[in-house]
Amino acid sequence: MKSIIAVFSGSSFACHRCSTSSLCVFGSRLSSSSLASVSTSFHPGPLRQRRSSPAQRGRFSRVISMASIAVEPVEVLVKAATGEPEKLGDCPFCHRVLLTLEEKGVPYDLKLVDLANKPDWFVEINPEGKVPVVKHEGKWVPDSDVITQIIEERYPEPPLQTPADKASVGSKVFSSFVKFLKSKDSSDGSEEALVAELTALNVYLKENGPFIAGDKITAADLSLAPKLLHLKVALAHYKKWSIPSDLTYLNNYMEAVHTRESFVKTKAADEHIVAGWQKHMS
Ligand SMILES: N[C@@H](CCC(=O)N[C@@H](CS)C(=O)NCC(=O)O)C(=O)O
Repeated sequence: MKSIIAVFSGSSFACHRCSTSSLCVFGSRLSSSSLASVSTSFHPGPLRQRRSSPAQRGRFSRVISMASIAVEPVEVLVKAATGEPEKLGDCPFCHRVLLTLEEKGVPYDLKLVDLANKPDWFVEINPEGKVPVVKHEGKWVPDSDVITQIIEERYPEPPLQTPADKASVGSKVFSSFVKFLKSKDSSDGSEEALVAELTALNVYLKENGPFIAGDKITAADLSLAPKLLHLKVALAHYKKWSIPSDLTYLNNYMEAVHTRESFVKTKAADEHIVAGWQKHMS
């Protein structure tokens, strides 16, 4: 039982959209913290309340009382969807943080920030104006590298640290993708450069996979997987381009990570990924 249940009381809630679990971020109860008045709800519709049996309720309340003592929800500021600020947006760095929290079963309160219309309270919290930001020991901390490191230290189980010699695998894929996406010159080599990066990743996964560090998912996968989703969705839409099908290990890797429960719960909708890249396309 993941500890997000700690923020519920007595009954569990399920999202009408995915219907899968009380753990779904779409069904997560919204924050009652001091920022609730300035945060926007990304919940797409009414919550359904799921009734539990007395035995289940007993079990839940034991879990709740233990977990709520042990784990306070982490406050996380993430990007709201472009043009739909009440929905979860398309930031791969925010996605990485949410994935890390989900994989570790850490409860969190999500607040959506409309980056097209940044509220004053947000700019005060982070003058750089970027998300993700989390509250840690009373202070707001930006940057997904720093945040995921803090989460790892504070919630060590399950360990997600990637061995140092594998931590940078796939790290050039995102910049190669962005270059190709923005390219208006089909002979500038940006497509070939991206294919070279993806091919190297495919070979690496063949020899070392199924995940970057081997058998278990680690932080490097949680960083790379949201970027690969952006690559797939944005290039399909704007360039009618897809990852070569003969990159079998890479395609299998993407399928495995992108269908993982934690990933499905925390990903932005394809249309919001497309909308998010629109401003970079002119
Ligand atoms: N290095 C940062 C990058 C964060 C970042 O660039 N976030 C984007 C959203 S994906 C942002 O907040 N941009 C500010 C804006 O669009 O005004 C991290 O890893 O957290």
